[in-house]
Amino acid sequence: MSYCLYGTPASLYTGKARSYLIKQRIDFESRAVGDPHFREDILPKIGRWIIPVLECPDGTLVQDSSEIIDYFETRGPTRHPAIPSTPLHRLIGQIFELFGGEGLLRPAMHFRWNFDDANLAFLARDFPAALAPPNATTQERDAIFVMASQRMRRAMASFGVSAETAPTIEASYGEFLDLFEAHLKDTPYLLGGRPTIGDYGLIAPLYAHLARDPFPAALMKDRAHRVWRWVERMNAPDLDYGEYGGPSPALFESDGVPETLKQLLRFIAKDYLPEIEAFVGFTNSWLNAHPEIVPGTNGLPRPQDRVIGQVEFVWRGHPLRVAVLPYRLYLLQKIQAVFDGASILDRGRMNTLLEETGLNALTGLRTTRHIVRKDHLEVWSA
Ligand SMILES: N[C@@H](CCC(=O)N[C@@H](CS)C(=O)NCC(=O)O)C(=O)O
Repeated sequence: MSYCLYGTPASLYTGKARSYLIKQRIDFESRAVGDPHFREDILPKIGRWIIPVLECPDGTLVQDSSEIIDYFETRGPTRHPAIPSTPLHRLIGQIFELFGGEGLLRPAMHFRWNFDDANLAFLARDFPAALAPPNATTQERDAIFVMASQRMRRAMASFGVSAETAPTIEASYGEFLDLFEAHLKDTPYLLGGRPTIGDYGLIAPLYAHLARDPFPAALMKDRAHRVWRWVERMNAPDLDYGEYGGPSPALFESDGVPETLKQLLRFIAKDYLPEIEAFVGFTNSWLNAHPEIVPGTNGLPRPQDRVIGQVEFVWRGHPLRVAVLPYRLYLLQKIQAVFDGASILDRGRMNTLLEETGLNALTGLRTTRHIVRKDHLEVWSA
């Protein structure tokens, strides 16, 4: 029996896990969430409706795109190790896992849900195709789309997408595309000749939403051909880097960080660091106000809920009110774990890079309690 990946073609985090499985040549089958086995056997064990879920041949269930990657990496060796072995690359990889999966949600949602003329006909077929049971009627399919799209439009608003912020989101995404395009001029992947954890973070929004939905797909093809090719490459079973003259799968020599990559890190500092600061500040006040939270719980009335509150911060001149998701702190902790586990010498090198790129606050932005994953949920540690 092979692995089964439960998810949908249009799902952001399924795209991250799928790309990883393809690249590692892990034998897997994509399975639909309309599958009765998913609804009846898997979901009750996962404890909430969430994708992707990997079902292993021995029956083990792994929910969460980051955990799916860890599952294979910790059992390694994998075909193309996703976690770099050198300190700066490892740190950068984790920064891009956080930024890719969480920091690009505004453009991903905006370009999917605010361009109805170009996108809606496609989405109205694509969502039910993935979500409805195969024998569903047209009416049932329509109802599923209405429900799913309303839910996603609400989620988009909770990330700070509005008529007011839309032009800035478009400008900021354009800036990101240009920087990534410039970086890909000399390298097929973020850190050199093979994909690593940062590429898997970035593919999450850049595949399903930004390269697959009609409007943003055309935008990406027009404005950033190399980025579009990188998306294609990330879903190919080989390294697919012929146009680079077939380099080796090695990462940049001597833990090197090219200037174009530093520019991308500076972009993250400007575009996303303020939000992380706001998240950590809010979470610490919230934890302080709730000393009674039992370790191993999410501190909310319902264990399946993912949002602990809302925080206001200024993003590129706009006051934004956004939902606070502890999951993002879980990915932030992964960055900090790399830093904490490094030698003094390596931490010095990391600090130099972080200072040079405006990200030096990252290692100090810590919550008073840790987020850990238990039984497929994010919960607070002691
Ligand atoms: N941290 C999770 C996030 C998964 C996630 O949010 N998946 C979305 C689909 S892309 C979902 O299941 N949303 C359920 C919903 O909001 O109804 C992961 O990386 O697997």
